[in-house]
Amino acid sequence: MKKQFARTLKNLQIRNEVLRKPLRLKRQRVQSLLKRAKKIVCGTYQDVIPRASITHPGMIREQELSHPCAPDFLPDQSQIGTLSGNLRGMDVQNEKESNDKKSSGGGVFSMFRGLVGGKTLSEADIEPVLEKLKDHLIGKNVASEIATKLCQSVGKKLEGKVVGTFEGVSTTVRNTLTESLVQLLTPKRRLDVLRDVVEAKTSGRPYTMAFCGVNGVGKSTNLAKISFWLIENNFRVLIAACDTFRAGAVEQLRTHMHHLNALHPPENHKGRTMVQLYEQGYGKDAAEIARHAIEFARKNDFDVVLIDTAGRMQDNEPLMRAC
Ligand SMILES: Nc1nc2c(ncn2[C@@H]2O[C@H](COP(=O)(O)OP(=O)(O)OP(=O)(O)O)[C@@H](O)[C@H]2O)c(=O)[nH]1
Ligand SMILES: [Mg+2]
Repeated sequence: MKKQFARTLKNLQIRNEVLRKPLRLKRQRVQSLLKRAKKIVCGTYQDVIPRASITHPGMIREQELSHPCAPDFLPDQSQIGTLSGNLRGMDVQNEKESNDKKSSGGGVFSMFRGLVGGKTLSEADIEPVLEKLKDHLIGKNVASEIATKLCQSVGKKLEGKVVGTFEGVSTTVRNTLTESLVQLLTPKRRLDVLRDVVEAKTSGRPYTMAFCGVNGVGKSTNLAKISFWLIENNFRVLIAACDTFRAGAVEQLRTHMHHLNALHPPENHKGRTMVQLYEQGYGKDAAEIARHAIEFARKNDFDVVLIDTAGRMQDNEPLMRAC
């Protein structure tokens, strides 16, 4: 009986030891975490950890409302003052070298392998190849009207051209396609946003720019980037939240506004808030909001109105017209 009791006691001691080990480990981990937390509160990590990660989310919201600059955003001073100036030129880079390298490969140009070198290209030679090119472009989501126009333009330029070798054909077609694309995408009038903004300002109206495109293509992000560039050039920007459809679209713009104001605080601009958001929530008529925003900008001395819109396909004419 005594022996049995002693054995049970020993077993119990061993089990306790095993049980105590992880407990001890857990305690050590908790202590180390507490130490780290203490350091964070004391400010040791404040420079490297964004403040949002150590602040209660509810507090951020409150502070946001009372201050135009988001407290969770630490502006990178090196970015400021680097973007003043003019738009870069629109010269098309000469990619002949890389084109020549690629011309022997597959892809869209492999369909021109069917054309025989060393002869003058006729309509009959080109037509089937252009049909294939058109199908390829449509398959890549190019609107069918654009694809047809592009192929027509390539066809016209190719007709009557004399090609030497087989490789020469694909290079010729590639160059012709590039030429046609550049022609199609080159604006009919000179594009100089800064000059246009100044012109609009002198005639007492804000310069307006709408961002349209397919969902997720980067409209709102690029709107924020262009806002930054305009502020760098000392223009006041009003962002019109006309994407009243996608959840979070307005909040996304509000965050951009906070960050932009943190980078360019009013004290650096004679007390003027450089960017503001004009919003009327969700589900409203976007065109109406844009109209009110422009009116608001005119009355409140904003130089530029940037209109964010909900994503839409470029070939959806009614939706494109709506924006
Ligand atoms: N790498 C990279 N990502 C980008 C760029 N522009 C936008 N994005 C990312 O693409 C995603 C969508 O960007 P948004 O600006 O919200 O696109 P949007 O066109 O406004 O989208 P919708 O409002 O939903 O139609 C985001 O995750 C962006 O961070 C860019 O120039 N480069
Ligand atoms: Mg957007």
